[in-house]
Amino acid sequence: MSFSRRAYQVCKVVRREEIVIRYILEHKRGGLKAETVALSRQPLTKGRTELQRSNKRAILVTGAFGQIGSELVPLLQRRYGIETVVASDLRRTARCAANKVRIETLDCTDTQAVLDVVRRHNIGTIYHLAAMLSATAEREPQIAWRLNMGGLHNVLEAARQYGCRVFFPSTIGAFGPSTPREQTPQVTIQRPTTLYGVTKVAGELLCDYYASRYGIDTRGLRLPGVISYMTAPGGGTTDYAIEMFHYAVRGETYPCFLTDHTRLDFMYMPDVLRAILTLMEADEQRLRHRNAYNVTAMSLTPPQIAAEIRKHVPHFSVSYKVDRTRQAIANAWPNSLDDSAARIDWGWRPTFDLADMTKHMLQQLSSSSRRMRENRLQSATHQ
Ligand code: AKB
Repeated sequence: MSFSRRAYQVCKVVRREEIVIRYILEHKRGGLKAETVALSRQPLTKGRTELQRSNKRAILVTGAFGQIGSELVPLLQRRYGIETVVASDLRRTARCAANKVRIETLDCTDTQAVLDVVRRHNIGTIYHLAAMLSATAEREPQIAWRLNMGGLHNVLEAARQYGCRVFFPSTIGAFGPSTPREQTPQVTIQRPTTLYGVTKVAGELLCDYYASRYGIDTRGLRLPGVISYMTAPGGGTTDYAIEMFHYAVRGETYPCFLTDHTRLDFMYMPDVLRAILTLMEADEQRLRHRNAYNVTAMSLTPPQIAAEIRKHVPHFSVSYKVDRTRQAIANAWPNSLDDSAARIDWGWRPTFDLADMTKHMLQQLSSSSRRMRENRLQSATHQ
């Protein structure tokens, strides 16, 4: 290796370390807001410079008011400018008015509508988050196929016609019962038994096809269960973990729909957001796998989460009322992922463990329920 090339690589590693250290310091100091702001002020990477070079082009987020979109949109706005981000979803939400987002009501299964939005806003990058999650998809497999596959196909076609980059979230659901369950490798057997999983494997392959056939820059992550507090959980098999925190804050016993020995991988939302941005800004030459990289932070059972919650809410308890459909889905998923390819190729490393995440989730949920009680009291006294 030549001296200058080696020097360049060393600089990149140092810069990445700097990003991670700043991120952790901000977290310890000032909570999640500061973290995501810190994240949005990271030093420029090569990918960012490229993005800035094409800065006339906007960013489209589909499924913008879902679990990940609700937090990714503000982060992208801070990082690339409010006016750069177009948030699209089937419906608008009350939050839209307050948060000066550029909004499009968009049904991703409508081919022409997707093309129109991409053309009208001069979109250069699409974060395609609109999809049905595992449990809902199992209830409505026909609709799930139309949304998960039809939506992605429309997005990739728009990307092909208008030269956009695409982010596609895959999942641990893209694996199945014949996949090795412990430390599931990056490249392994993928024969899922759920419709959700089938659409995600097909989605990974379709993204690869558009990358190799048309040169579209598609990138993806296989996400584990994502834990967050901003939106209500809904439609997923890993939702039990989020619900547990909500019940703990309300002082109620949580009826868990998975058995106590079900082990699955999880990540806290700030790590998910950081993974998405880091991957999208990574040097394309370093990506050995495009769709999609295994990423994870912790492998947990319900009693482990409950025990951590009890350190803050001592009387919290869990009962087990197993839901057969969701248990069958969870039984077919890995216990833990091997995310070494993401660590090597683009420097992935989680920053939240179970203890950090639990403390932060409980703080955030407690203060938002306190605010809600105060608002209710205020409006009652003004009547
Ligand atoms: C779900 O439970 O469906 C999702 C996932 C793991 O993909 N959270």
